[in-house]
Amino acid sequence: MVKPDAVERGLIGDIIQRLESKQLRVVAADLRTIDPITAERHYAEHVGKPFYQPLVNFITSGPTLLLIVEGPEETWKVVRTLMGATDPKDAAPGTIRGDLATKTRENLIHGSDSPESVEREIAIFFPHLA
Ligand code: FUP
Repeated sequence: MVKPDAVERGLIGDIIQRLESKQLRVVAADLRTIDPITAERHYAEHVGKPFYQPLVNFITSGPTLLLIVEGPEETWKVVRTLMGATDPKDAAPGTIRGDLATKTRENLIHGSDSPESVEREIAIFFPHLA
């Protein structure tokens, strides 16, 4: 997911370029403003945490670019490595967050963190493809 801050900053091209340069292929894409119900499903694991409501407000604040990307193996892990650490202050240079972000909430991109998350999140955002 290219988050609303990245779409607003005009970073869609940069982010897709990094994915494609790594030999990942975009197989589905949808520019969409996520509704609160869907955002709450997506971030259910964070319910009750202090950053939860601001996170839901942020992720629903404007369009996101939802992507499914494929690659030769363990693509979710490849994407996570390209993303960098959740807190951009800890993210290595060369990663998307390390190069382009500074704040934890506005950290530009989300990626599934396990094969189970891939299944779960495709079902949430692309139910016709699940
Ligand atoms: P990630 O998988 O790297 O996107 O990170 P998490 O699932 O742990 O967190 C989801 C989102 O919650 C992050 F992208 C940013 C936000 N967050 C905060 O705003 N504050 C925190 O302390 C932790 C996460």
